[in-house]
Amino acid sequence: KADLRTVVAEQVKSERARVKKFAVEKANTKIGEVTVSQIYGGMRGIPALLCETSSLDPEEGIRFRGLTIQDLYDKLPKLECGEEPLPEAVFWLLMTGKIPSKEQAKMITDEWNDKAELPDYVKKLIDDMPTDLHPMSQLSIAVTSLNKDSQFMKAYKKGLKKLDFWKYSLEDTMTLIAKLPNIAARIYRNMYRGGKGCDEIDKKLDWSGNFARMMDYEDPIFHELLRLYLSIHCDHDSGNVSSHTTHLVASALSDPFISYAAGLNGLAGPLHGLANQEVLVWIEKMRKELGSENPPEDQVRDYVQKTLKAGQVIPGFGHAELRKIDPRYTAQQDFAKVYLPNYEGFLLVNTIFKVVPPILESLGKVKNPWPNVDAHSGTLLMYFGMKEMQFYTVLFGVSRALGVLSSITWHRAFVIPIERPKSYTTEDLMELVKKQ
Ligand code: NMX
Ligand code: MLT
Repeated sequence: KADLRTVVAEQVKSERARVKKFAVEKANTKIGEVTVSQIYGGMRGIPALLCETSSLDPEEGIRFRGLTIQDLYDKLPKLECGEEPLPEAVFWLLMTGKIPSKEQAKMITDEWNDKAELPDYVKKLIDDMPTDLHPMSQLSIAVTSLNKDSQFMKAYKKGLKKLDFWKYSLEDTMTLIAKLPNIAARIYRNMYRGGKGCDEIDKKLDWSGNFARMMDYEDPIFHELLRLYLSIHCDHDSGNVSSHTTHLVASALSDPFISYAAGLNGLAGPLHGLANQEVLVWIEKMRKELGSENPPEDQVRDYVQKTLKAGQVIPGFGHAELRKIDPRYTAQQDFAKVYLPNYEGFLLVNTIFKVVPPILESLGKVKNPWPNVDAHSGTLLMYFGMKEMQFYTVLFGVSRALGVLSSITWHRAFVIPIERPKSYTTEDLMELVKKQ
C-alpha cells in the first residue's frame, strides 16, 4: 500500500489543478454579504475561510472529510483489541480524504513512534518550567521551541519553491505530532507526579497507548478513551479560534511549530478549549456547595440560576456555530453508557444536561442551549483518576494538532497567500453605511 507522502503528492497534483480552475473561473462569483452586525459580532457566519479537512453543519455537527463520528467508528481501522477509532487513521483521513488500510494506519504509528524522542534542550526547557505555570502555557512554549529544527524554515532559507512548501510543512507536521505525547506527558509528570515516570516509547503501542502509558495510565479502557478523545477533538472546520489562529499565523509562512503554538494559545481561552477545565471546576464547586457527589435536580437547577445571576456563563453549553447537541458530546455519553453507567459523575452530567438547556432557552438570548464537547470530557477523565483539571485542555490541544496541521499543509499545497482582511474604524463604517 502507498505511504502517506505518495498518496498526498498525487492528490496535491490533481487537487491543485481542480482548485485553480475553479478559483479562476468563479473568481467573481459572490457567495455572501457582510453586515455591520457581523463586523461587531465576531464575524459570525461570514463565508471567508477555506477548510478542506472538515466541515461543520450547525444542525448536524462535524464531518471529517465528509465522515460523521459514527462513520469513523464504522469505517476507520482500529486496534485488534480496540473499539475506538485510531487517531493515526483520523490523521490519514484528514490529510488525504481517504480511509487508510490497517497497514497505512500502522505506518503512521510506526513513524510517530520513531520520531517521538525529544531533543535534550526541550526536555530541559520543560523540566525548568515552574510547576505552577499552566500546562497549556508549558505546552505552547515547548512546541514553540521545537522550531529550532524546522525543516520548513531550513528549506525556506535555502530558497524553497512555493510549490514545494507543503512537502516541508508535512515533514514538520509529522515530527511535531510524533513528539506531542512526549511533551504533554512530561509536563503532566512534572506537575503531578514529581517528575517521575516513564518517558520511553514502547514501539508495540500506538500513539494514544504510548501517551497514556507515559502519563502513568495503564488501564486499557483509559487507552480506549484517549483514542476516542484524541480523534473527536481533532478538527472543527477552520472558523474556531485555534484553527483560525493556526491558519492566520501559518499564512505569514511561519513554520508549523510556531503556527500551531499560536493556535494553542487561543485554545487556552475559557470560551474555547479551556472550557473543559472550567466545566469540572464548576461541577466540583457545585458538589462542595451542595454537599453531595450527585445532587438532586432541583438543587442543580438553583445552582445553575445562581451561576447565571453572578454574571457567569454555564461552561460546556452553547456554541458559536452549532445549533444542536454536539455529536462529540453524544459520542462521549455513549462511551460512558458502556464503561461507567453508574458513576456518580456521569449521573450528574446527565442531570446537568436535563436542567441547563431549558434555563438557557428561557434567557431568550442564547442561540444554542445545548451541551458542547467540553460538557462531558472532564468527567470521563475523572472517572479514570485524572483529577488534574488544568491538564484537560492539553489533551484537547494534542488532538487539535491533527486537524490544524493537516489544514495548513493543504493551504500550502494551494499556495494560499498571506491572510489580510480589511478592517474599518467605526467612523469609516458609518461613512460606508451612508453611501449604501
Ligand atoms: N451560559 C450563559 N450565557 C451564555 C452561554 C452559556 N453557556 N452561551 C451563550 N451565552 C450568552 C452569551 O454570553 C451572550 O450573552 P450577552 O448577549 O449578554 O453577551 C448571549 O448568550 C448570546 O451568545 P451566543 O450568540 O449564543 O453565543 P456566542 O456565539 O457569542 O458564544 C460560546 C459561543 C461558546 C462562547 C458561548 O456559548 C459560551 O460562552 N459558552 C460557555 C463556554 C463554553 O462552553 N465554551 C466552549 C465552546 C466549545 N469549545 O470547545 O471551544
Ligand atoms: C471547537 O472544537 O473548536 C469548538 O467547538 C469551538 C468552535 O467550533 O468554534
